[in-house]
Amino acid sequence: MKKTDWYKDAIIYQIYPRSFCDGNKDGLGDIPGIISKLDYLKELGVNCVWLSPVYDSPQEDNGYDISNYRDIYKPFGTLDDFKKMLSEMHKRGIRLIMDLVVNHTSSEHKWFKEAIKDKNSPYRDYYIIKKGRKNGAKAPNNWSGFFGEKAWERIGDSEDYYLHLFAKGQPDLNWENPKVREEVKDILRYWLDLGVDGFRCDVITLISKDQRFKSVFPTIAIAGHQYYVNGPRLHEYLHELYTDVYANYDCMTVGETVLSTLDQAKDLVLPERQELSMIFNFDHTDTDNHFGVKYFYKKFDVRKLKKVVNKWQQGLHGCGWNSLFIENHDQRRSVGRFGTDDKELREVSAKMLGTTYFFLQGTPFIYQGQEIGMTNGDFQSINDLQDVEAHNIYNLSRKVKILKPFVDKTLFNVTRDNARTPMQWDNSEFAGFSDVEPWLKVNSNKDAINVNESLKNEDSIFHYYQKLISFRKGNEIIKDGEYIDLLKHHKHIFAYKRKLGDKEVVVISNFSNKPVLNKLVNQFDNYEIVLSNYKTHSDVLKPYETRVLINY
Ligand code: ISL
Repeated sequence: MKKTDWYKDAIIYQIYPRSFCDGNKDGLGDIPGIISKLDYLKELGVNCVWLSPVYDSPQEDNGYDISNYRDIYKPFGTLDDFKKMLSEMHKRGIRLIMDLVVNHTSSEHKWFKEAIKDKNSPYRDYYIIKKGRKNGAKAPNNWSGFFGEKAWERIGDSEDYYLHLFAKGQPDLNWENPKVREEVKDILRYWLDLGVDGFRCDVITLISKDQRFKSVFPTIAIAGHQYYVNGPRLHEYLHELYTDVYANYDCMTVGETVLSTLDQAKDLVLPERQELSMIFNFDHTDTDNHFGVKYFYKKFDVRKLKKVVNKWQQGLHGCGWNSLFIENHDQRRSVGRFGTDDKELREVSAKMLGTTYFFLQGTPFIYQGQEIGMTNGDFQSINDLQDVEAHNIYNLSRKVKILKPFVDKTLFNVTRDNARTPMQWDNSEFAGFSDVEPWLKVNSNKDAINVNESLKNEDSIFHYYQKLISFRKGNEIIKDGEYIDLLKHHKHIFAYKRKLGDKEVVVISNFSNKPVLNKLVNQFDNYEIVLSNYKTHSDVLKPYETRVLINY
């Protein structure tokens, strides 16, 4: 087996299974639904799919809480359906990467059930279980989790607590225990032997905890993270997975590097360290909030975005591989975000954003619906939301009054459910996603924004994405060229050059809803415009105009 860098030429489409396509018409997306849409993905031009979790799960966090790593959640289909999907993907030249969620399991996993039932069970040490302070009256320390809750849950009325950095139903695994690591390796081999092409590794930077389990002061959002983000044995664990498993397959891994700095991330992807193939970092999605907390909204400024992009593009160039994304299942929709407009100027906005990130160095990811410019959900009440995070934060803000104004103001705009509304295939009652009421409200703009319309209209965002993909495929300048920021300080224009030898690709994007004049535009008069979201061009950049130019 020869290991290759195929992932550097991949264009990855993320499928969130419960919202993509409902094959058996029960209101929930499923694997047969995905199979029925593979020709659509082929037409778009992507050559890899990242599938959010389809494993058996009580679905407290929509599958990011796994109760059986070797089987499929029944309402999504069977293992045979999965095998069929994989083979149909491969037939079409589309690879598949699975979501690997091994920082935690579900509390319904048999390991956890055994662990809490019996203090002497060998599974007790699969989890992080500690005696509480004051004979169990207080949690072992003051850490809090990602979903607005304390990170420890008491086990019955015993003195012991288990750690859960996410929901209560997501107990953290104890990676210090070699048996846990062997279990993870077996799971990896199981799916790789079935033919999957790699893994998107959920919150992988959290797996190693500082064993002192110290409290932190003062406690701010996600208290304690300094003791488990990029923890002491993270690199050792990842290298172990690499040598024992990944080295034997032509597979790739992309690590979700929550809260990692550039230097920390570099160590994860430096090829000679043999840890991960690429990283997924979030600095750019934090450009419109304070302290990395999305509820503390901050007005977007493209200068901040340029700074972050420049830092990661230059920082990783020649060191390790990056991923490129503007949406995923945890983020609100990109159109209407990053200073753009999701109403009258939605189409030009979506094309401009797509262009700006697509030609950076790294592997582009497209989140389902992004390619037709789907917008945030139209939620009116907390009862419209399904996400455990939204409900936890909402409940917390009813108890901690200081949070209430922030949450009330931002919840509907930032909730993860914005990205999870059913995929809009056509203008029928449930948008062609299902024939019955789906698990989450369909966006009322489905008559105007749907796949059918996009396929009919040759100027649609979908057809524009096809062009982005085909221009990128096989283009060595975009793959390997250096990144040069052309206008660091301009408050509306994001312009950069990718350069390899004397060949250049230049991208100029106007992040403003107003026309903008700048002499930079004339500097490239002798370059050819190969892609743009407007048909005519002058010295003035039109609202949200984008241009891609080449000199070869
Ligand atoms: O969604 C977030 C904030 O709203 C992030 O902080 C998110 O929790 C973080 O990026 C980790 O996400 C991943 O692991 C979670 C799961 O809920 C997410 O869907 C997943 O992408 C726990 O498994």
